[in-house]
This record gives sequence, structure tokens and C-alpha cells, in this order.
Amino acid sequence: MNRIVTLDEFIIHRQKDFPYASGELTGLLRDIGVAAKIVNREVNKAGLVSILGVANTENATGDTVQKLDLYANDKLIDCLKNSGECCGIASEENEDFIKIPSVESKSAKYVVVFDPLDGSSNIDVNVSVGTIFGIYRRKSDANGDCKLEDFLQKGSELVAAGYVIYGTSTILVYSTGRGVNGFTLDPSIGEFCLSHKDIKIPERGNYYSVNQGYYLKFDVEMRRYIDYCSDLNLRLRYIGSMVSDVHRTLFKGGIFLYPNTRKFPHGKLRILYECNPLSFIVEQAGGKALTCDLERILEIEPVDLHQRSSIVVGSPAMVDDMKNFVEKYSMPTPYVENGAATNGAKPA
Ligand code: P6P
Repeated sequence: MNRIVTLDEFIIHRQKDFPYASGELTGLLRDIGVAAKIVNREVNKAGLVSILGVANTENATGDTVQKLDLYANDKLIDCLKNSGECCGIASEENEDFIKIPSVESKSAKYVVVFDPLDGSSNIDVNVSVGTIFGIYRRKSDANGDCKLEDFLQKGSELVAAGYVIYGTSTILVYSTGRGVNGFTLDPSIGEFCLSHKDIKIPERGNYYSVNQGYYLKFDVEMRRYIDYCSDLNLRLRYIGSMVSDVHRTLFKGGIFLYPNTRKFPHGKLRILYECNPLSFIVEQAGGKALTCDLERILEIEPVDLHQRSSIVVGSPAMVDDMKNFVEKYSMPTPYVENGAATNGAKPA
């Protein structure tokens, strides 16, 4: 039986990969691990205590907020506030970012973005949900409060990213840019233990993941690619929790798509705390992540904390197939000349 390697031990050991590391990032990752255990404890007994049901509030992006969302949000904020390593937080549940005022934190190097409980509409029906997080080095003056610019960074600037999935078991997956590792919570000792070392996404997979209910609302090139997946007899799996759908894609191979629709012309999923951290993880595992306009997710320059994007993420060969369909079938944006639409692309 392999020796147990706890998350704490692994993080501290990997700190040696960063010659100039002074332990702040290590401390921050460990604090997120603690917060995950606290959230896990409540998620696992959600059916037993009165934290189910809708808290009748709406979050920053207009989603109805479940009580467990609020609980998870509060616990993550508390843990990060007390860590002393984080000077600011941006959460799906908060309209604006949170400055952490304590003297020590104010000079801290990092800001954290997170979705405290992604897929929360699944909580009441016992379907897996998850926490998604990303860590950036602050850009603003270390002697002042954190600023919006500290959060509006490209995903390629992430120092670390990861997620916790509360499912049949509770698994924390993270990367600091040197590969991806997964840790399963052992409730008998209350520790996340290394269970999936150096995760690599398969080149292809037998699954495609998209909300088929919106099929007729997708652009033609997306519909053609989805038809292609169906023609290949790939299996459709869609949980409605991005962290769960991407977790399966990462482990089994496949492709997850949330294209733009009429309701969400720029896509539904949020760049900062859904698309970027999960795309960072998938790219670190050898996969790809693009918008439906074929822009690399991690190169998007966000201009708003809750900005949305379309996303296609997963096995590299399957994302390449999707790219070919977009290049072959996408309609050129009508070039408008002197206020009058033309019949296609801008003349050479
Ligand atoms: P739809 C959950 O609300 C979420 O933000 C993601 O976790 C998930 O992938 C998506 O929305 C599901 O959206 O429109 O298919 O219900």
C-alpha cells in the first residue's frame, strides 16, 4: 500500500519547485483546503439540516442563491480573511470584490477568486457540486488596498487554480502551473490524501457534454459539431454543474461545451471564477480551452468581475475537431459599410 501523502505535505514539498517561494502561496493553498473540509461537512449533511432550500436572494449575476451557497461563501471568506496571505477576494456571490483590511493581509501578495458552490441548483437533488478557485499575484501597490486591476487578469496570469468536487467522494484538484494533482478526502483522518498524481487528460474521449435542450439556439457551426459527436456515437453526459462535467472530462477524456445562445449571447459561464480556473487545470493536464470564436480562454482580458464567455474545453484532439467545424461552417459576420450590411466578410 502506497504511503499516505496528505495535501499539506504535498504542498509544502512542492514549495521547493519555487526557489523564491516564501511560503505565502503554500499557506493560502492549505487554507483553501481547510475551507473545503468545512464546506464538505455541511454539503454532506445538507439533507439533514435546514440549510437546504432557496435563500430567496439573487447573487451578483442574477442566479437564485441556495442557502448552502451562502454558507460556503461565508466559510471561504472567513478562512481567507484569517489566512493573512490574501489581500482581496472576488466571489460569484458578491457584486464587488472584498478588500481584506487587516494590516498583515493588506500587504499580502495574492488575491483569490472563487465560485463557492458551483452547480448549486443540484444541491436539493443530491447531485455533485463543487468549489472553484483561482489565485493571482496582486498587481497594485502592496502598501495599499487591493484594486479591481488585481482581479481583472488573464487566466494565463494565474499563480494557482483548482476545484473541490463534493460527490461520491470529495476530491480537491489543483495546479500551480507544474502539472495537476488530485487529493481525495479521507473522512476517517480528516485529510485530503494524494490519490491522482500528475493527471493527464486523454487525447480523445467517448463523451461530449452540452445542454442539448439549447441545441436549436446554438450557432450552426456548434450544431454541426454536436451532430458530428452524435454521429460518432459518443455518449452525451450533462450534469448541469460545470465543475462536475469538467472533472469527468479531465479524468475520462471528452469535451464540455457551453456555447453562446440568444439568452446568453456571450456565453453563460463566468470567466474569472469558472472558465479560467478550470481551463488552467485542463491545459496543465494537456487539454485545450477555447471560446466558440476560437479565442484561447486564458488569453481573454476580462473587463468585469462577472463577465461571461462561451467555452469549449477538454481533450485536445476533440477541441481541434470543434475548431475545424467552426472554421468550416461559421457564418462571416456581415461587414457593415457606410451603415449598410454587406453580404459577408470585409473586402480585401
Ligand atoms: P444550464 C451552474 O448554474 C452553472 O453555472 C454551471 O455550473 C453549469 O455548467 C451551468 O450553469 C448549467 O447551465 O443553462 O445548462 O442549466
